[in-house]
Amino acid sequence: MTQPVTISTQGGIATVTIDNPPVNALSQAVRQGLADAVPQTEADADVRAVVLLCAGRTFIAGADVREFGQTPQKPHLPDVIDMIEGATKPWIAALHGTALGGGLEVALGCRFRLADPSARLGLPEVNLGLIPGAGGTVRLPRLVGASAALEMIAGGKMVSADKALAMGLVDRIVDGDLTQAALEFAKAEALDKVATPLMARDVAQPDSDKWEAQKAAIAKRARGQNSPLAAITALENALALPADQALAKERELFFQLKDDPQSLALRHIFFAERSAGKMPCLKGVKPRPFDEIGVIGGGTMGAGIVAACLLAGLRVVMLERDDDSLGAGQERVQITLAQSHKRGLIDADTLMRMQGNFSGATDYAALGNADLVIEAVFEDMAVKKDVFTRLDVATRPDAVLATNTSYLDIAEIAGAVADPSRVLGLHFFSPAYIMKLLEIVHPPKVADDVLATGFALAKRLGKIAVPAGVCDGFIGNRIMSAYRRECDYMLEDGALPQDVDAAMRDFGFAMGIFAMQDMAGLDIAWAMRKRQAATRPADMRYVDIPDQLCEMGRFGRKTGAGWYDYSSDPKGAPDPLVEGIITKASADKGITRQPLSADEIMGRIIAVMQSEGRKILDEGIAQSPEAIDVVMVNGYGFPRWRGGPMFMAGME
Ligand code: T1G
Ligand code: NAD
Repeated sequence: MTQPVTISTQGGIATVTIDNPPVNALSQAVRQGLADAVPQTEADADVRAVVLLCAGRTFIAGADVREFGQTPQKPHLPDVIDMIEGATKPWIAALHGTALGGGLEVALGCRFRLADPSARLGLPEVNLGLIPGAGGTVRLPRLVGASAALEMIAGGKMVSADKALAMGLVDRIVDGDLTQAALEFAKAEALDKVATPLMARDVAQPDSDKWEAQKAAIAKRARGQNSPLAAITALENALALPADQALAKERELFFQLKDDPQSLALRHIFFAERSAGKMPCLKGVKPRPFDEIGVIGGGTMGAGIVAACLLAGLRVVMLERDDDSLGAGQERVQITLAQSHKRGLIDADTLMRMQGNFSGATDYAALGNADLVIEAVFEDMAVKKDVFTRLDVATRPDAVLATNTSYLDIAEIAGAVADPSRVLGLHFFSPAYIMKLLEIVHPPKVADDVLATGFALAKRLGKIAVPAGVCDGFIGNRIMSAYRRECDYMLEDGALPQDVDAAMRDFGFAMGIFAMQDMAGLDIAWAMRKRQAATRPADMRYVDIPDQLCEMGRFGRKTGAGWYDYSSDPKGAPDPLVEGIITKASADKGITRQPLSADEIMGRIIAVMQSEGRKILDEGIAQSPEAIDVVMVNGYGFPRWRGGPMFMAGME
């Protein structure tokens, strides 16, 4: 096996190169290579300084997370970094791509850090339920100050090269060839002003009021997660203890977190998000081009999908049924693009370019050159079939046709075109330009390269793609329908909407199921229940409480009342009228209401999610338990640090 770390020397400068695809993770072999490079360069009399850089697309992106489940092997990363920092010859880190976690910690052990303009730097360990475990919580505050260090470590977000330069995290941003610039830097400057090693520096005490406020804000944001709180503890240690003692405390905390169920869950979902979208049947299958996108419908979803495609640099034609609807749809897109610009996500030139990539039409002839068309019209089979019949005629025979339907049978929609192999489902989540999840629904007759095109589009849009088979609700909506039914049962059994929502929030959901229905609109599920009425098993327990609310015109926020009353409290207040309907429903069924604890409520919800998940796996709708967890975490608010319903069932 080729060594992942090599050394070359030229003009008195040693270059240590790491080449460990795909992200130069700090595997045992990489750590060993670095540990060997220190004495080797120290012993070479010709070497005056060392440049550390990586081949491939990025500087070290962190420890090899796959090793965490195994017994830690020497050399341990903190020891390797101590060796680098203790070398008599200065090491200069040359950063490109994403220098993250242990990678940034290695760079902090170097005397200097150079970055190319597009580099991003971060200590994202909290996102894996961890904290930096190789000196990051001790060295970083000594370089950038305690407050900036705490924000970076507890927030887990990357910073740009410019931001890193401004905060003192890097010494220089270099244009052009990074390696050449690092060599010149090593020759010209590293020799005469070797910076004091970070572990030998003092750390300034932050302003106490600001520090307390920052810690309180982080604790509030943590919402039950342990790692951000551990980050605070580690930074407090870095401020209060000598560096070597703080380092020891950091290591203790790191190992505690590594075995914490929250970290096991977060590491599970990290890898699940990368494995769930891989379909063995698509290996080596070339996707069709999708430079020209058509979107039918400029409503909530259509406008969101158009915006997502434009923000990814694609050209889009929006087609609506008439000029007024088209104008409304285009306005929705312009508002979204303007918001992205206002928030600094895109600059003025990019905004103009995107607007130039966007056109509208009411005549299907405008789709004659489209490579891929996504339908997002009313959730009505007849309307959708009519649209696909027109698309069949108006588009090229090789154009991919996708529907964004939430519940309807995609195989039936595909039946409206001559060649159903070009039809698939692309189930976006609202708002489509923000939500990462995309269910890619594969009807029986879809062609492999059409399916591969769906995954390629997902990657281009920065989405997390999960394949799903055709059934009512695919993966996510089907599981949500199941646990929404269970919550309705609990209303009849003795709970109230606010009890269920409080239990779900305490479990870690951002919002309870009843508040969520009020936000999305009760009429959507009402239409689905009416559509399913004819096929509903006669012996299936049915709760008509939501139907009663809908018959009263209580669709939720959009009508000022639903499960909750929004007339006096915009957040929604429990409504005695709803409680009366609920208690009457229990009485009508002869049910003696019993109060339900939060644990009982969540126990029933999780059990139903897992039971429906098992059916989805048995039916082949989802290809793995990981796929179900990825959908529930990224589309339905399941708390990430619990890993997902199937992870909780021990199915991973
Ligand atoms: N360990 C192992 N594999 C990793 C990895 C890692 N740290 N990072 C990525 N991969 C794999 C990933 O599973 C995928 O594999 C491939 O690389 C491409 O990744 C000691 C303890 C770097 C921004 O948390 O954020 O350091 O599917 O699809 O979209 O204190 O990967 O191809 O087989 O995501 O271009 C801290 C995690 C670790 C960074 C690239 N570091 N990685 O994104 O590609 S803990 C992180 C990412 C640590 C120290 C602590 C992203 C990326 P496969 P990808 P990408
Ligand atoms: P919407 O009512 O907001 O928008 C539908 C749009 O389709 C309207 O602008 C309408 O003018 C247009 N339209 C109707 N018939 C048309 C035709 N024949 N040709 C061209 N345009 C036509 O609906 P929405 O919320 O955007 O939902 C659209 C689709 O996306 C539905 O199938 C829905 O189930 C699905 N979906 C919705 C959500 C959500 O949260 N809203 C999430 C995922 C999927």
